[in-house]
Amino acid sequence: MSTAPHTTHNAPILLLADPVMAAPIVAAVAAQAPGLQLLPYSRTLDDATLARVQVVLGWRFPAGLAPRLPALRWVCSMAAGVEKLLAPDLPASVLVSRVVDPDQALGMAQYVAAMVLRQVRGLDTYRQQQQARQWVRHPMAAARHRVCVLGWGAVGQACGQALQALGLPVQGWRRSSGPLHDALAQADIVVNTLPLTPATQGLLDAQAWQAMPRGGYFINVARGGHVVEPDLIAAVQAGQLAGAALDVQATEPMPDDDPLWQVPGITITPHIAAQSSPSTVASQFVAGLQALEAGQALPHPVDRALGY
Ligand code: OXD
Repeated sequence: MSTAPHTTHNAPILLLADPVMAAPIVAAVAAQAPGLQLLPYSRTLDDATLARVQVVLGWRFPAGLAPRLPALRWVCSMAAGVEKLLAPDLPASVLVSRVVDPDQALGMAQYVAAMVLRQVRGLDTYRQQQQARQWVRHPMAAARHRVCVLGWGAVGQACGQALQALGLPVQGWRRSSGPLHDALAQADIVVNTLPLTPATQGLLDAQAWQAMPRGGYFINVARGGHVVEPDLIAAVQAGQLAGAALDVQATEPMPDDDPLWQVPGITITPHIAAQSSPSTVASQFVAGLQALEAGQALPHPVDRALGY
């Protein structure tokens, strides 16, 4: 595509990049479609400019922005999880779709496998031993820990396949599979890849940790909102869980005084498990725009009632 599609009439395409960097996305779209110009959002944009926006490419809506976009037709999510774009004040007529980067699922699977192996092979212990110059072997058979992957979409399945290939028995769980606590009771390690919806918000609470066998481990690559964080901290401090690896937290970026920073056994990473590549975002966005302009179905549509 070398020119702006006709029905957008050179209307600005609003880029809501935060929390990822805008420049690589702007450059990737310009490289693939030189006629398209993305307008990175800033709080100083005036109402006349916003009133011309028909298309948003983004991660999350700043509060109160949706009603200032009366011409909006399509929201394309750069993130796999779309909950922060499904603003309550987004009109029902606006189409929502998302980018699906196969490499993102692979990146998630690599992160999850790294965290699982680090835990089950006791690598933190050997790191501490090295710091103390202790050459001590602990008996350890090959790991056969039972893993339950919550959410069995593209990301959940990629994680499950990677762990199975490493010899760990994996059970995928989705809401239609049966009671969550029955699945948790069979799991030494729980990996969360669920979409965040009203039905899954706060799903992982004190009762959930209690349902797991004592000494289990939790890995979250989905959203902090699934977890009742004070309950998780209490479960780790009580030894009900051996620990957790959290790539996502309820408040991002985490403030200095977030209690999660301080809990021995909890590993924090700053939402880096996987990110869609700018070139994939650009090519899928441009293809989506062409479909929109041609009146065709958008690739990877989001069911707004389901929230994914
Ligand atoms: C996503 C994410 O939803 O990176 O894509 O968290």
